[in-house]
Amino acid sequence: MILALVEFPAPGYGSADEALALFERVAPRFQAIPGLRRKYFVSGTTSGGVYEWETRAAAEAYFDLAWQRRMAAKYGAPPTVRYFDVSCLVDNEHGVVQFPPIQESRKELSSMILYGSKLSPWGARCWMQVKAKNLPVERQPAIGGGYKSPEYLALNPIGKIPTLVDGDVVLPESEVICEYLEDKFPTPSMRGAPGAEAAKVRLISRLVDLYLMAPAAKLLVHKQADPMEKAEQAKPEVAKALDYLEHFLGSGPYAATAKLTLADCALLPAIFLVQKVLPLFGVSRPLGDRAKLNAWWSTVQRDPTAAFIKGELEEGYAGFRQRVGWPTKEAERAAAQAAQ
Ligand SMILES: N[C@@H](CCC(=O)N[C@@H](CS)C(=O)NCC(=O)O)C(=O)O
Repeated sequence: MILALVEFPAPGYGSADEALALFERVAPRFQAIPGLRRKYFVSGTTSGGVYEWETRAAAEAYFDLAWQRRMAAKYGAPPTVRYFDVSCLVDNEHGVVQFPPIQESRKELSSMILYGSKLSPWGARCWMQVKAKNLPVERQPAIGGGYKSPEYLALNPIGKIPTLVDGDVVLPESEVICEYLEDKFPTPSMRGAPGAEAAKVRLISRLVDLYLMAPAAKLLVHKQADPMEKAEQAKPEVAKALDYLEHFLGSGPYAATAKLTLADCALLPAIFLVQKVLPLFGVSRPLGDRAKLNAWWSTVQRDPTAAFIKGELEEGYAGFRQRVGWPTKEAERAAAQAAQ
């Protein structure tokens, strides 16, 4: 037996009468779901449900991508689903203590850990795939207090995030992690159809990795240390990478195909970063007149998973600005107004 905790961003179900009307309407639907033993509708600062399932497979069949998309459309952001292995059940109502087949369920439930953070664009790439496919992966901050801690370096001596830990398998490098997760959870595929589509997905991801991320990330570092001269070197590199992407981007609406793929997972955090760093160096429209990139950027933000990831990146970036002592956007705006 397993428990699944599903949380939606909405705080409750409305007034007591509204909630009752809702429960009366929807509760019968849950009586016919294969493998579902019980569902508790719960609310507090978020709302959602505690589900008691016979198996993880039954739960995953229900919380599939279509369900996730429906919920995201309804509540404005995808729900989080967390699974819990029930190791021992004390049932006072029936006066029994039950020990489920723990070995078996452990194997089935072992969840993977992605070491990353809300700010890390490379981590966000993998996290976007996890969210889009609703995978059993938990995100945690680097162990030992940071990605240069002895504990983390013992796991990944490169000392960078993300790192994925799946039992004995420990993987650095965001692209390798995404490919591993696709192999392990092939449906629904985020690789594009084999052949030209899949090649396009890989190409966009590769262009982001090889040409865009390094100079864009350098700009962020230079802004903290030595703003202008070094930035002057990185700025044209970013512009060139954006030109390459503009040239090779698919015909839409997503980066490589008509659906969200790994190309969007790679591109979204990178373009987020570009949109934040170039204005720090006087470029007010980082995407310029690049029509395909501009169209993709507007489209992708309407996708619930992409919007969720962008929201997290915004939070991470706001935290970063605070840590390095940069003024808040509001303070910058007020200063600009005062100077006029
Ligand atoms: N090629 C790596 C890049 C990872 C990376 O540079 N991560 C940054 C955080 S967003 C990091 O850990 N930087 C720490 C450092 O460079 O020391 C990947 O794709 O995962």
